[in-house]
Amino acid sequence: MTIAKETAELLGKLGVASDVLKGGDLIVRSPVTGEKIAALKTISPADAAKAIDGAHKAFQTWRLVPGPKRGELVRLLGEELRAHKAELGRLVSIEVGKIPSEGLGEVQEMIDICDFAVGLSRQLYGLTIATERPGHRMMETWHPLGVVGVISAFNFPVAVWSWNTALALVCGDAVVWKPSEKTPLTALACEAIFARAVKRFGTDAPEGLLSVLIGDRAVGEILVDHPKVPLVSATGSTRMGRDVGPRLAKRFARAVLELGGNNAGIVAPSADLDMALRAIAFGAMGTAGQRCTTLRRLFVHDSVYDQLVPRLKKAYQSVSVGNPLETTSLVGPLIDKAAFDAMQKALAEATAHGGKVTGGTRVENGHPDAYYVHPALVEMPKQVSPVTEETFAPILYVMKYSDFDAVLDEHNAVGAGLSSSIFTRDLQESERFLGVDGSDCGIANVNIGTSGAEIGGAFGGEKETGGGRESGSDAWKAYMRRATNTVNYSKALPLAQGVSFDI
Ligand code: UN1
Repeated sequence: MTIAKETAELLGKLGVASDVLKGGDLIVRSPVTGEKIAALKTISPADAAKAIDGAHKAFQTWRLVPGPKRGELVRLLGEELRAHKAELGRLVSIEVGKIPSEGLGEVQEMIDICDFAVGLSRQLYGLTIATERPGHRMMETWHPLGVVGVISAFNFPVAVWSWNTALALVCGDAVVWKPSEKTPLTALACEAIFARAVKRFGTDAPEGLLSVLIGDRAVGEILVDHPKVPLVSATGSTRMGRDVGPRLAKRFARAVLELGGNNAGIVAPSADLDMALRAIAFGAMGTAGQRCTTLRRLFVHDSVYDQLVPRLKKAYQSVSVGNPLETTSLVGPLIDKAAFDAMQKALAEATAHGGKVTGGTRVENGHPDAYYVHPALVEMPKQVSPVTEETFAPILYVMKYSDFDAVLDEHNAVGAGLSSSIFTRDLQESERFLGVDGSDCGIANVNIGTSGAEIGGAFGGEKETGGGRESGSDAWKAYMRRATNTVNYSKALPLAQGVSFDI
């Protein structure tokens, strides 16, 4: 069966009509073979604006539904995802090229955030705060915010949507989603899965609670500029964030930005090298280096460099690269030619700066439009460009260090600040790394890699990563508005700060 045919079948099982896949001008390709799998119609600017207005209407009703009841819809969404995990996971593999366990893992991440959000739907609480005025009560209340715009990237085409959507729904918001143009089919699948949950939930869910806008950058701009969208959660490149952030700021809308990462690991003298090796391999080569959290820079202490790096190189030389739908390879394709070209450019620049490259070459598989590569390990004499930039491909730059303070400085000396890790059994080093003058990233780990975070923690990073937090912990607060309420139940009117104003 061709991939196009399998895609149509999978989408059909999920409830997406096959005629949607034809006749449009947005050509969707599977990176697995490079073949065309759909030609979708894109939404017009006028229809996109209409969808946002519709979402605003839906919000006005949805916000009145009690939180725990809203949680019930997300519980049903989680059930539907459980029931369709195999199909959706496979579709992620087709559209993004992820190996099966990662395609399924992405859907599991969606199920997990639904479970989290269901619990949260009964815990959207504020504080009661001591007041200086007698006979008064001061408290804060969290109210639904409005329409949440979600702009997602190709590499986690559905999980990141679900982080935002599960929280937004229990928080009483409606969602308008602009998926990546590279991965619109998994978005249509999610839309259909969500529609099933809505149907089971019944009439208390207004129409327009979720809209999917298939289109290009211009459609994204409509979402970013629309006055009825008080929050946009955008995942993508730092370049995209530099455009989206100021546009939102201009109209005082909120931004949750999850942008580039240039994640590093440190292997200290006391590290368990077997453990480090496995973690580094998954962090750097997994998902073909196309996670925001991918390990891109590695600092190895000179006392263990010669024990670790040759083993690492061996792992790079032997890792299986190939078709994720037909083989048990650990590394699938890059998303497209542009990703391959960017990788080659970075490797050429690294070589010019004295880097010694292992791997990095193309793996031919009989499909000229599919881009498979051997992951690249590059031993660098020091941290210069291109090490300081994120290249969204499997390149791991390896550097030696000898001094712990100096390596912490090097670690933090890049624009991005998403994820980081240290491999050490030395308590002082590990605490320093996690402490105030340690890693400056939003995620800092000890003895695990940079990628593969669980949904229970807040996900996001500092500096050029954009500062947003999604997923667990108290990330939900971005999806609600906070009101401070003071109630006077006394018979007097004392003013705060001792002010008197007697008329
Ligand atoms: C992303 O790459 O945008 O921590 C998200 C991880 C995954 C999420 C990655 N749970 O690697």
